Amino acid sequence: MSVVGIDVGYQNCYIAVARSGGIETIANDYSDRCTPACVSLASKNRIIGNAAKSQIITNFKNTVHGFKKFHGRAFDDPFVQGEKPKLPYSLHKLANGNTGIKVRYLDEDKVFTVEQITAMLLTKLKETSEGALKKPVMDCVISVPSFFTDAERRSVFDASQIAGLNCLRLINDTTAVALAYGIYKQDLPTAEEKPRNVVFVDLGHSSYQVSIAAFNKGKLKVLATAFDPYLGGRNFDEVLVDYFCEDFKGRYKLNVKENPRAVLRLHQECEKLKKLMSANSSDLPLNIECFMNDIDVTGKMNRTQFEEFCAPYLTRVEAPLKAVLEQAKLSRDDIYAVEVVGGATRIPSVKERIGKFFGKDISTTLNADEAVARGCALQVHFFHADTHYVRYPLLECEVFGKNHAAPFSKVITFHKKEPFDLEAFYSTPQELPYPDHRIGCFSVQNVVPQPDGDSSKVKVKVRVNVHGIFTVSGASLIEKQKGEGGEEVQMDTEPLVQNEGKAEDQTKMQVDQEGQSQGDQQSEDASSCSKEGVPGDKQDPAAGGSRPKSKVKSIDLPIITNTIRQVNKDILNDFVEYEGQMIVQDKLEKERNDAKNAVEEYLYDLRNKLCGVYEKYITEEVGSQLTLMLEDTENWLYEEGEDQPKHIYVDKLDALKRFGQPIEDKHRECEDRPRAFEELGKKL
Ligand code: ATP
Ligand code: K
Ligand code: MG
Repeated sequence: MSVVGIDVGYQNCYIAVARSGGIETIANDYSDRCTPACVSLASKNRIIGNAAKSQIITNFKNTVHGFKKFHGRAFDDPFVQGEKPKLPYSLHKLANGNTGIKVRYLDEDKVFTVEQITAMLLTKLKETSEGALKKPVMDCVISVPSFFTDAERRSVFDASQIAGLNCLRLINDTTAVALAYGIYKQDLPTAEEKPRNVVFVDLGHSSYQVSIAAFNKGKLKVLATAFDPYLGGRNFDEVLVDYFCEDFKGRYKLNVKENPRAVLRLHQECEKLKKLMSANSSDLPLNIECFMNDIDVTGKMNRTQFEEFCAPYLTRVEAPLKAVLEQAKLSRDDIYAVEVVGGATRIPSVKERIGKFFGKDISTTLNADEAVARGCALQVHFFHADTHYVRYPLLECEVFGKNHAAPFSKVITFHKKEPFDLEAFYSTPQELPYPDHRIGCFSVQNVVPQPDGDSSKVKVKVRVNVHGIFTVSGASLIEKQKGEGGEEVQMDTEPLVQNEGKAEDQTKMQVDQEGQSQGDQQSEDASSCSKEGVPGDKQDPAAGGSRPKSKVKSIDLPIITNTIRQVNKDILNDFVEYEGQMIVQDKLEKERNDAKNAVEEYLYDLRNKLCGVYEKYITEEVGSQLTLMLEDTENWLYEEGEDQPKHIYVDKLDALKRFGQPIEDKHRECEDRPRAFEELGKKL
């Protein structure tokens, strides 16, 4: 089974797969390697990707785009509230407080979760992959912005499950880009030499991510990541939209903002204009016919003006560049190259600022649009170790330091007499691009005191998994046992920490971060983390491992996980089922349409042939009868036949064929006869 790499962009999605020795990006049914992150709900089906993009204006209330940043966010989240008035579709507060999207689907009002919407998109990307690879696709690697928090990652992961995908790993956009760079570089320094430090800059439609990675032959180490989660190409579009709204208000007395359809059209034209300005510094026109109230509008702008208007955004390009150097403790001179990806790095003044900051020309070695997807596909095939970056220290007692590599496990020991809750949160909320610094609550169940009334020793294994998601992956109670002479025996347990994430295969490149070796990082020295001031057990016997095992009993404890903003398993299962139903519905609708098209096609084909090749096989009378019948069918197709169940079209086609087929047979016979004679002649 093939594993595909998926870049789910805010605006543009790409899929890549490792095939015949290289990485290929997959084109969709529009022969387009880019699939717009756009989902349109309709009365009979869903329309997803390229076809949905053309519904943005015609069916604006039910065409959903720009939803990536609603993952894991509450409806009351300031970001969501800020977006709400700008959206052509409605948002809705879900029972659990999450952000829902309200649309008409199958002629009913429906609220979908953002996980469901992304799942629809993933379903489309899955189908595209399956079409290209001609086999089922389940396994995938999906990229997420490096700044995505736990809740956002879990939400994307849930979406992949709804779409029936098996997400092997969520990887950071920045890591994917570094992988895509490293794999084809033949001239990297050897392991003994000084590594090559490369800066990667990705300015997409909604966000800005920067990283520095150090490369040696066969080795890649991400040194630092920085970002501005709210800076992207869409900000520049908005500047243009605002400008022209004012302009049109003055010159045409139009209140554009009151008309969502006009705003959407203006948005599309402004994005086009923005792209044109990247290639052209002279005055460029913006023309929209029948824009509002039957008025045609025109406007113009040039690059200098554009840069002036966008100055507040352009200024923000620098901060993450500075931050990433500081974090990596490198100076500009230590940087070998600055590689840019992401559509919005095509804006000349963005490139200029990046180049100026580093004091060197920027490079464009990578495919700016496809690098992330390619890196995802590479992650699958060549790198079993991980390069995740967990940016935020986690848990109340800082179990994981800032910028830790993942996956990573630790065991914390508690002394408890009863079940207890572990609250996990980020300890540096001010650095978090997310309003809630909680991760979740993990209840350790079934804890009881020792028979002598003492507290029990409870070992809790916490883990940041391969997706960069925090979990409490296990807990066990160590039962005290009396040894000979009534002395307490050293307790020994099955090692709680195992090499789960260890690289399975010889990897082509080793990947690590912050000087950590690749694979699952583990440590047991967080044991001082006991709650309520119970002293920790620094000499944890589990770390020793060679003591007698017989006298110790370790009992697994159930854990109830309650992570913020995550839907529960039952609801998720309902979503999986519902997605399946919608897929079936789309398929039936497609078959129905195909059946209708088949009638239309046959009809036109037969009509053409009746006054062409078939003419000599039918009498004039039959001919005019048939022509009449075809005309009737054609009229029917545009009237009551416009919208019928599939079987009606199938019957209609059969009826046409009853007349058409005999003529076609006759035609074929006559065509074949001379040939048969010829062959017979040869034989005789
Ligand atoms: P994100 O990374 O935020 O999730 P994305 O991956 O969908 O978003 P990209 O596809 O990297 O984003 O970039 C899309 C952005 O790049 C859009 O704002 C688009 O207008 C912009 N863009 C593309 N080409 C050009 C160009 N030639 N000049 C200016 N901007 C461009
Ligand atoms: K993209
Ligand atoms: Mg992107």
